[in-house]
Amino acid sequence: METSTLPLENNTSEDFMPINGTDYIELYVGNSKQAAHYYKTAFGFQSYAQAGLETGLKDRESYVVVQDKIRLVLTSPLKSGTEIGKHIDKHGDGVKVVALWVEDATIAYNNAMERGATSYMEPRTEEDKDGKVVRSGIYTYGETVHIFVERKDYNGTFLPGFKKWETPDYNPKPTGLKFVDHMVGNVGWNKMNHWVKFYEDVLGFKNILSFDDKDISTEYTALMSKVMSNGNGRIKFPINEPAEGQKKSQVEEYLDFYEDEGVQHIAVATDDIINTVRDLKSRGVEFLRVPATYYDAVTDRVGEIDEDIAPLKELGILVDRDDEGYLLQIFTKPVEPRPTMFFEIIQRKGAQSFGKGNFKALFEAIEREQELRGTLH
Ligand code: TYF
Ligand code: FE
Repeated sequence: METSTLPLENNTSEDFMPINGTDYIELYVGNSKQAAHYYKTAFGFQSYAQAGLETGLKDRESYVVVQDKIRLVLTSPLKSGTEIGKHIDKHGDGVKVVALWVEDATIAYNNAMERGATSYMEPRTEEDKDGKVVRSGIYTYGETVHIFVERKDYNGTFLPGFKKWETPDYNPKPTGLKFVDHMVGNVGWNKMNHWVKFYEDVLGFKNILSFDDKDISTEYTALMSKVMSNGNGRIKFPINEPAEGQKKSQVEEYLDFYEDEGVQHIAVATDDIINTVRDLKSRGVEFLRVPATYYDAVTDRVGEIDEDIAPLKELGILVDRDDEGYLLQIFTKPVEPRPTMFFEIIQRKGAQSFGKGNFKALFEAIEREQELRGTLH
């Protein structure tokens, strides 16, 4: 049963871990140069910053692309035997770092460590002519890490050590993606509550919504999910664990192919989902589809909405309503060969929930993909 435990804006107690927002997301990928091209061409990100051989690095090369408030860092190794290379060998391309923008990265780190975090990186100050940045880091599920970024004394491009990446000859237009709405982690069997407690204890997050296997199950597969939010609601991390069903849960499939716990989807917000999705499709982004019959009952289920149903149906955009309003959402297919990470495009019109009314149709669409890959046993 869905349980809503707290209102989103819950500021009754002092927030010991104030977070301004998502700072950047770093993916370890096989070919960062081509991945950057893909995120520009297909998703409409813009060239922003670069670090590698030309900036004095010997072991890795990173490209940073940006779209409104979303920064993606694509990093590949320049030689064998690196931590980055091992990460890619084990997991395929995937998210290594979910960086959180804080006022003080030393205090954030000390608070997290006192509360039981595992250290990834002690606070370190990086400087160049444009100022200084302090970063520190802790582990979360799997090999994924959170890096705290303090950038109040910095005016440069991205981070010290990066130079501007300019591509005057090739700058595809943005597609209307604005900010990271939420990022979902898939964790192991019976590990959801462990990671819920981690976010509560270490980062002071609250569990704002819970879904059990009754909410999130089809005839075949199931999962459970709890949504964790920081104090100001800008960071939302749903955490999924697989549940026993007749066939293999999509979370279990992820764990098998990622060979670990990790980030399952990055939900990015737009304020014009019809135009954003039309644009993304024309650039080659592939989306999951629900059956056309989904749209027969949609108005009965969600009531009147501002959008016409026809373009939603044409594009496969899903709609759901809660007490506060409605939301529109759609999910890409995985963006790498392994069926692991994918993107969600979401437009909120008041609703602060996650599309529970779409779970069944969505999970059946995912199962059809699993069936095609032969992984739905
Ligand atoms: O973030 C969410 O909770 C929604 C629904 O494997 C969802 O986007 C949940 C689990 C999943 C795919 C989507
Ligand atoms: Fe989501």
